Amino acid sequence: MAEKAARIAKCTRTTNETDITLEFNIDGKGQSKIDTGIGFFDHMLTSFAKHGFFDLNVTVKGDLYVDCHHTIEDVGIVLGKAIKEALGDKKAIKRFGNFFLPMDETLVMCAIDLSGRPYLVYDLNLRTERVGYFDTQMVKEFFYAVSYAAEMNLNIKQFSGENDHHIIEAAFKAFAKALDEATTYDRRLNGKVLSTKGTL
Ligand SMILES: [Mn+2]
Repeated sequence: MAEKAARIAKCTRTTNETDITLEFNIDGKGQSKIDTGIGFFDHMLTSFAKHGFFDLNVTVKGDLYVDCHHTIEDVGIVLGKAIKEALGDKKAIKRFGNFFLPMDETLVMCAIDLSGRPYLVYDLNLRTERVGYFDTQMVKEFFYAVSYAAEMNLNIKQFSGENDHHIIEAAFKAFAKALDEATTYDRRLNGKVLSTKGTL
């Protein structure tokens, strides 16, 4: 097996708008310590770690006096980078993952291909402007940033749902479960990359 010894990454990013430190472990236990300054966003990232069995520590000093935009988008960029770095050469992993996540009246599907090519297909129908201090427009911005920085094909589609808290939370959990599957090792690959090109 060509399994990577430790699939972890620590990324920092500092701009005039945000100062972010993020630690990510693909093979974690679902433990997290999140402090973005945005309560609902902390709730989403905590759920992502828990349901994907990732370990995730995130500390952000963002320009929340402006609004939540830079903080959420930049965490997406850094999380995407950390996923890419932790995955390394992607040898022996399933590469594809998908999950249908129900939450009460809501059903959201997430499908992932860790293809090396960024692409987001986003189809959530959110009705309110914000949940807590989290602007709902930022859900798409976050997942776009993750897909681009991680170089993954990320497809998120809502099949039902009325409550925006449920819909967003279902999307984050579906993303976690799909990524957990895509990053799992498949012994039949015998240490090789799952691609006819031989590389991802
Ligand atoms: Mn909730």
